[in-house]
Amino acid sequence: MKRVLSGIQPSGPLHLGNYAAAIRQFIDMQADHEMYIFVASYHALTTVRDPKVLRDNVRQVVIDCLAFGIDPQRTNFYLQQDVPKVTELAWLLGCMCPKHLMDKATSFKDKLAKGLSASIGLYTYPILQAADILSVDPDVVPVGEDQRQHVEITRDLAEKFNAAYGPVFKIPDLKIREGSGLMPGVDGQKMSKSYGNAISPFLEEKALKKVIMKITTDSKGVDEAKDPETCTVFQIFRGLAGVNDPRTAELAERYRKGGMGYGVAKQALLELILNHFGPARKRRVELMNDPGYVEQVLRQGAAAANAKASDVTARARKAVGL
Ligand code: AQP
Repeated sequence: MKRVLSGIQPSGPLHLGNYAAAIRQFIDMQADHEMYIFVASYHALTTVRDPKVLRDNVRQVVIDCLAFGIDPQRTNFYLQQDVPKVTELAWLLGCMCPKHLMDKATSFKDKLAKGLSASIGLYTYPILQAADILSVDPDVVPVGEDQRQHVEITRDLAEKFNAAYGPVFKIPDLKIREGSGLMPGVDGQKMSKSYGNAISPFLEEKALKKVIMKITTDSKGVDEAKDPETCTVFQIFRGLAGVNDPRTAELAERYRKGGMGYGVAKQALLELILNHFGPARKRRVELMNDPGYVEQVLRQGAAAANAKASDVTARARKAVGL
């Protein structure tokens, strides 16, 4: 059985982009893969400075993931902070990492452009991410398009390490869900937890409607024909429903024909979200009321991840001469 690893940052409530590109892949893969999914709490320190906010975000992301359908019977689900060996592994990998590999990371540049502070943690975050990945010897790393470069950096670093010290790390494959590009947020930029443009499917219905109605569109009138490909509402709808879903084709047709205002398309998106996430929204309320269960899930996941990380780190330490 192939082993899978991926992570999610607790930098804010999970959104439709996280779900459509990443979490849905994890749920599909649970049936026939050995799964390791973690909440990247060390990574979130690069953007979250308030301890209470960090704790709340971690708790919320854990509950959201379980509500979406990450099944602890099939997935080792854990917090990064409960597997401290990854920080040791990050140091060993960092000592092999040429500076130019970090200089070319586009996510760092994007975050600076958005006004985040250029901390060393943010700059070297792909090294810690490489350690997270390599710590469980996975075969496959499923991620969204924006994480492609980071997984490539992981492969690169592991290859450099192996070339210097022998075959310590397994080189994992990258997996991007077919047809899932980057999902735009309400302002048309990449939907992101920390950019204030995200749509969380767990918002109260009224608040959800308010966010959806804020999605930016052009000013075409009801009767005019519209291009779905350039419309953020349509792109979000397609990202969630799926490229080959008949509802996507039907909505595209209504755009092209004219006679449908953007308000109607937004209402269709609201209904799609409420339908798709109905069971998850119910499950989330149950999970919020069962902290004991959530803690036990995380403990069990961390035990499995620690066992793997200890083996891999011992291999790496021995190889470098420690
Ligand atoms: N807009 C998006 N479209 C498609 N996939 C996305 N992902 C994130 N945003 C989009 C994918 O979701 C997974 C979890 O992401 P992450 O939490 O590890 O970090 P991220 O990519 O940095 O996500 P955000 O929401 O943009 O968070 P912040 O604001 O903290 O940077 C990943 O597989 C990612 O590809």
